[in-house]
Amino acid sequence: MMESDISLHLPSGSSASSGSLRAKEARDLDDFAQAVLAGFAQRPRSIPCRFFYDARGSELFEEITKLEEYYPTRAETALLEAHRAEIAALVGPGRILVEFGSGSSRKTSLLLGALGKVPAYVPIDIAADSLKEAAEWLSGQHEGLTILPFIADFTTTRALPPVATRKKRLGFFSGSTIGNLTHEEAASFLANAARLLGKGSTFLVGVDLKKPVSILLPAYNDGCGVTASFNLNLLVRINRELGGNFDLSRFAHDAVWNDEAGRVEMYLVSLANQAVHAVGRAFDFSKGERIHTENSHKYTVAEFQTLARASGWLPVKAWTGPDRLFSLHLLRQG
Ligand code: AVI
Repeated sequence: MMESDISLHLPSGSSASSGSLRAKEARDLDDFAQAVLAGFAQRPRSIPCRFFYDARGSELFEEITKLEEYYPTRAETALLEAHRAEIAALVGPGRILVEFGSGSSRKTSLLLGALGKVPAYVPIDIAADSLKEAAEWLSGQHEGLTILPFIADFTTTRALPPVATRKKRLGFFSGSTIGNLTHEEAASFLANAARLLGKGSTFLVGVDLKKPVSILLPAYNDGCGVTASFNLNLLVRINRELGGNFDLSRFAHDAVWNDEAGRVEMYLVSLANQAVHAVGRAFDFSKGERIHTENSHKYTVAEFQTLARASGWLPVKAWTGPDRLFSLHLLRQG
């Protein structure tokens, strides 16, 4: 890999000193503890899916993307490969590429290759480590690329680093991560992205399509049990970080299709009546009780375009491929 000096940018008002990074770790731990306490106080109990991605969870997700049953990563990459030249032509030259999240280096690389010379690439992610890793890999792939990694929560951040505002921007949000948000959250994310990317911007969004349950469910309940380990890793994380004593053999992974809500839902199911300690409290779980851990919404092309229009974007074009497994949407600001 080529030597690179990629310094991380933080929202104005914050600093990247080791003291402030330690303070951030303490805030993250507190955030996790608060979320578990709040989620366990509800019925059904829940844990927000953003906590899947500790180091082990990120590794397991990487493994999921390579599974035979998990089609989204392959299908989206194939769409990008097939249509990148047309996408680049529709977007036009000279745009700063702003990526929401940094976990999709291969897809980003395909897009960067098609766009030609971009003034800068700005990946936004809350996880400094994955941001740095992805930025280093991409700088090895694209010589001379200016990378401005930005540590921020892309669902809420209000401003880009000033250098990223000098030229028009193309946003990129891949992997159907938008499906992990509720419809209200997705609408508010799209509206915030419209403000952040600014007038005249374009936005490329990857969205998983509705399809038969016989294809959907195995993608979230694979034969090798990788998704089960990914889901159960939440309990491993509670045990390690929040002083929990969950017995992993007494919980099981489950994934169901909720037709009314148009989403796959993941749960951890208690296999016995049991008492568990975590965050200094005791929690009783009854046999069969479910902890809700993730929603993965699926959209038809028309449903997603309606959501985009309601959030300040105009659909330019959508690509779905002959298998209709996944969709790529190009949007522009009205
Ligand atoms: C990251 N996200 C889009 C994945 C999905 O398909 O909803 C997370 C995932 N959960 C289970 N498998 C993959």
